[in-house]
Amino acid sequence: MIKILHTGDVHLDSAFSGLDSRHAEIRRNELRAAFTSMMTYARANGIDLLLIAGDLFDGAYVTRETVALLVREFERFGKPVFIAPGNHDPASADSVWTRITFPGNVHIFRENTLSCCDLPDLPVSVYGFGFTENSLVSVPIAENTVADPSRVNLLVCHCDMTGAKASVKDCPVTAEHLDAFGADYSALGHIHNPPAPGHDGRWCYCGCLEARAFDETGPKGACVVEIEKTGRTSAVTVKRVRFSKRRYEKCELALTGLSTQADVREAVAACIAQNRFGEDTLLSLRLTGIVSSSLVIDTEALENSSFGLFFLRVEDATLPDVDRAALETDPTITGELYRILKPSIESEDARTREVGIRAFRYALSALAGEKTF
Ligand SMILES: [Mn+2]
Repeated sequence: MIKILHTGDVHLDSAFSGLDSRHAEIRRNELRAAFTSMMTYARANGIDLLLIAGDLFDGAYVTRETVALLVREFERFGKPVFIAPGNHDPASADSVWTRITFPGNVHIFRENTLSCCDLPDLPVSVYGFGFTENSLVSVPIAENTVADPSRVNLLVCHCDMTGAKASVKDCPVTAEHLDAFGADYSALGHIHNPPAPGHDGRWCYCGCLEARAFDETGPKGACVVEIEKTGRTSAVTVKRVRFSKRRYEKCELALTGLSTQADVREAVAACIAQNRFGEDTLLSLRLTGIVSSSLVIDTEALENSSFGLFFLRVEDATLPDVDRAALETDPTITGELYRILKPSIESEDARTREVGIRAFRYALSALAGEKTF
């Protein structure tokens, strides 16, 4: 049996631009730590080879610390490592792939055409290709098949199988290409929220190692793949293992009927507890519902409280409890204010909407003579 660890889309040294600088710095270190814990797993669990399916780096910029970490971890692993550069870390002439000297057990597919390495000690052939610039419009496996179907044939590459028109620049591989090529397992990268493995585990996206934004929710990690080959027939099992320290989550909370900031705090705390979000969670919380017209929710205070989470972002999408139909024709200053702010309140843009509703709330409180701000 051959045991493979398949990773990709690590995006080391990512800017984590969605976070403030303090959290971003912590996350960059955690991303390196996730990589280290994956390599520790590889050594402790009898992994025969490591496949990295592109975007190991986030871009052309790489820190010395990260380079040292990779060289050290690949050396300690000691077994074959195959890397297929992706659209974020293409193997261009002056890229990290030419600047860094990797240990001898590391093979990098620097060409945008298909090539193959036969392992000396195992009946395994590894095929691959890399991006050489930030797009790859060709499909290097097209018209190709594995040379010796009796070996364990693997493919590692960065490609986009989602079939969207916009993705044509990211190596538009199809299931038909992979079937015709005939690898026992294709280790793919590029899709951070991976779909279920295709064709009985014959190909799979590993997903990212650590999420970097709220559109990459849930725990993340890598794939452990076991291949048993008898003659020309192989059985493949794919298991996803979590290596991410944190998880991004999104949640909506209806606050209908609430009238004070204290009520809101209590509801937020209850929601977080109920969902078992904790220290490992970065939460994007959207507040909805119809609340008292005098309530101006202090989202910044909620975010700063953090409720035991690693990071909390709050969006106020609640609506004040007012009769909007009546306000359309209301002759008083309240009606006039509503009509002025209506384009913002009904804007397609979430931020404009939030500002519009907030402005209307402040105005309502001021008119009611309440000191809410
Ligand atoms: Mn990519």
